[in-house]
Amino acid sequence: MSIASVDVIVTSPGRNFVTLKITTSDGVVGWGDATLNGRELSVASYLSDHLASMLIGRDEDRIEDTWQYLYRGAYWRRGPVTMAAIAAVDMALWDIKAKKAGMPLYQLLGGASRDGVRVYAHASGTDFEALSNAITGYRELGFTAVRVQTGVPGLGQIYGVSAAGPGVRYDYEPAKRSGDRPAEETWDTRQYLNHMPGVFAKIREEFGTDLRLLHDGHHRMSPIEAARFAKDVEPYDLFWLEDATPGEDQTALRLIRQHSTTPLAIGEVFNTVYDYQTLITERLIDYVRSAVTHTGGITAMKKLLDFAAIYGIRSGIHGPTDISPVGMAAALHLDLAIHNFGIQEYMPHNEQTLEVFQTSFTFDKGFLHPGDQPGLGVELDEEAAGAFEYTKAYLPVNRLLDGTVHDW
Ligand code: EZ4
Ligand code: CO
Repeated sequence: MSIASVDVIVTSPGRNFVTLKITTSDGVVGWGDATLNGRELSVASYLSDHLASMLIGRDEDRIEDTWQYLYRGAYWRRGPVTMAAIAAVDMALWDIKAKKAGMPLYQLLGGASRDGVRVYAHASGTDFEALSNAITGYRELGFTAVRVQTGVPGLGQIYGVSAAGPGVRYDYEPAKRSGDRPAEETWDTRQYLNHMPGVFAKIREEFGTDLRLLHDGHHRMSPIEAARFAKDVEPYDLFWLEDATPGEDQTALRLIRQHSTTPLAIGEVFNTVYDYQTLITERLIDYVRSAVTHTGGITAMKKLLDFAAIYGIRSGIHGPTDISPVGMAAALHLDLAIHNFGIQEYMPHNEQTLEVFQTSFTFDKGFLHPGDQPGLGVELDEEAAGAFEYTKAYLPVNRLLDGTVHDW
C-alpha cells in the first residue's frame, strides 16, 4: 500500500490549528499536528507546497526512512517550521501504523510503563488571593501538580497570568488576535526577582509540602539572575524552574547549576536533539520540555527521551493549548510508554476545539490516559473544522520599562 493523498487543514476554533491528513491507497487515515503558534501558515505552506508531492506514492509503513528523507533530504536542517512539518508527517504515519495494527500507539512503543500520566495544571492570578483560589480549584479537580504564575507589582499584563480574573482558568492563551502586529507587554526582572520568592513562601504556608509546584521563567533572566532566583526559591522545593534563561545559550545553565539544587526544565522552543547535546551530556537539566509537534514527531522524541534517560533526565512534554489534541495525544502515548517519564503539561482545550477534534483521552484525579482506540485516538471532523476560519494571531512582544525589546 502507499500514501494516496496529503491534505492540510487550517482551522481556528478559538485559536489556530494546522493539521495534516494522510490517506493511504486502502483508505486508512492518519492525523498529524503541525501547529506553530503565531506562524501557522508557514508550516501549512511547507507541507502543502513542498512535502505533499514528495509523499504521494511512498510506502506509509516506512516511518524512519520517511523521517530521514524529509530531514536529510531538505538539506536545510532543523528550525521550527521544518521540524513541525516533519513532526506532522511522522505523527500521521504512526497513527496509520497503529490503526493498521489495531492497537493504541503506546503498544507499538513498548506498551504501558504506568497506569496513567501525571499532569500539571496552570494556576495564575494577578494577585495572591486570585492565585490561591486557582490553586484551590485545581486541587479540588484532583490535580497533584500546578504551575504557578502571578502578576508582579508595577507591571501590567504579563506572561502566564490570565487576564480574565480570579478562579480556575482553562483557557489561558498567550497568542492574541490583535490585527496586523503583536500586542506588547512590559517587563522588569528586578521587580520579578524581588516579588516571586515571597509568593512561593505563601503558597507553601497555605498548601503544605505535598503539592508539586512548577514555575516558568519564560526566558527572561540573565544567567546570574537565574542563578540567584533558583537559589532564592530553593527552600520552597519547586518541582521545576522552566526556561530560566533563553534556551539557545546552553552553557548558561552551568552557572545556575553551580548555585542551586532547584530542578531545571527547558526546551519548549527547541526542535532537535542537538539543542540538548550539552544540556544532557553535562546533566545541566532535569526535564526535557520539547513538544512532539515541534521536535520532529514521535520518532525523534523517542530517541531524544532515550538519550536523556541515560543521564537520569526525565520528560516534561510541552502541552499548552497551542498543541492540538492530535499533538497532545502523541505526547500521552509516549508518556505512558517511556520509562523516564516525569510529568505532562495539560491545558484542556475549549469546547469548540473539542467539537473539531474528537478525542478519546481521559482525565482522572490528576492523571491522563490516552485511551485504547487504535492509533492516536483523535479524529478531526472536517465539516466542523470548516466552520472556523483562520484568524491571524501573534504571540506578544515584550519590552523593558525603558522600551528595550526583551525576551517574551
Ligand atoms: O508560551 O505555548 O510552558 N508553557 C509555555 C507556553 C508557551 C506557548 C507559546 O506558544 O511557556 O505557554
Ligand atoms: Co514554558
